[in-house]
Amino acid sequence: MFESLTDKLSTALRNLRGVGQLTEANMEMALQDVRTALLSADVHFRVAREFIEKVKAKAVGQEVLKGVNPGQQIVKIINDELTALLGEGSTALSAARPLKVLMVGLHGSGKTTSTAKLGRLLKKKGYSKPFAVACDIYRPAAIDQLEILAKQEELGFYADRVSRDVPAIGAAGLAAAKAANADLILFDTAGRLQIDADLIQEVKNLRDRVQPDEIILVADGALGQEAVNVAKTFHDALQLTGLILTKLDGDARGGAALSIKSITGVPIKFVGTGEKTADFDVFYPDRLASRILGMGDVVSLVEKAAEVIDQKEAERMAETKSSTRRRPSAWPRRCARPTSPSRTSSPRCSRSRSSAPSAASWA
Ligand SMILES: Nc1nc2c(ncn2[C@@H]2O[C@H](COP(=O)(O)OP(=O)(O)OP(=O)(O)O)[C@@H](O)[C@H]2O)c(=O)[nH]1
Ligand SMILES: [Mg+2]
Repeated sequence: MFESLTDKLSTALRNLRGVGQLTEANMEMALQDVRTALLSADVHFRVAREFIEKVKAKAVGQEVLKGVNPGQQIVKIINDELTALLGEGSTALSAARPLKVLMVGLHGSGKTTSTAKLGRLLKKKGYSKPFAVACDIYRPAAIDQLEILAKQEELGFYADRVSRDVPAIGAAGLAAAKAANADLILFDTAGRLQIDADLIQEVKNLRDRVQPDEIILVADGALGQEAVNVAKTFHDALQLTGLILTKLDGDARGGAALSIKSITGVPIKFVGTGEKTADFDVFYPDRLASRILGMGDVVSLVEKAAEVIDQKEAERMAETKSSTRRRPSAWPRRCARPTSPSRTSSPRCSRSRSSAPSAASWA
């Protein structure tokens, strides 16, 4: 996925990368193409518009770094804004133990598969006893599917093939998991073809009974903006704590990944990238941004240039400080040298501290 977006973005930015001077005209043209690329990847129009505005605002007034050209610097700005759009930080799960996770979503979005995948991944990350509870009573095959996957990944498992009372099944599953000393309890729920009041009510009743620490929507990334609408509705009803975006290995154009955090405010925490239980990972916005843009070389060039500047600045500051200390004559005339080297001790000075010049200005 994302190939088409990557192609379009690199075409839009190719010309800009080489320019020695950014003019309003050439930037305008390139950003117009970036906007078109985003829209054709099914990114929400509002998200695309705000994205371009942010890039423009950052580009204007930014000093051009030595060793890179302005076009390359724009690529870096776009990379950073893409990362921010995909969602920075906040992918951590609640620290509660046992950690109770309610998996919700539409039919076929990947809830059951992702339940097993999440159990497997978190086991590798240190949870010792993940446990899966089957709360989809509508398809007997759904219970079997989860049982097989749980066995395969060596997760604890609870199901009740007789009861029709979903909250009661959840509560019994919770008790069974606690009795087994589980430190991670995953509740797999039923999906519907579309969101309806019954589905939401059932999940709400289950939520009230098991009191999950995380409510995670499993959304099909291939649905594009439709996935964003689904997420918004689920979030309004259930106050989601995170998202799992599945099927990113398919022909998804990227619209869901790029719009969902910005529109719903809910962070993507994990991504599904294939049918196998190993095809699953923690979501890293910066990695995906760099993959979408496909210009890691330019981004790291600009980062290095910025580092050199930072380094030089730090050296200059250090030099300034030490020379200030060495040269008593650098102290302002009306100030007697402070008795203590600490700058916080008040020098015997007629000036107030707030108006005292900085070390740099004394040099
Ligand atoms: N390619 C790909 N397929 C996936 C991914 N995640 C899930 N699937 C497939 O999507 C199909 C549906 O997955 P399930 O886990 O059964 O979906 P569900 O949400 O539990 O579906 P219901 O229980 O019917 O609501 C299965 O064939 C999975 O193998 C993914 O990340 N990539
Ligand atoms: Mg299922």
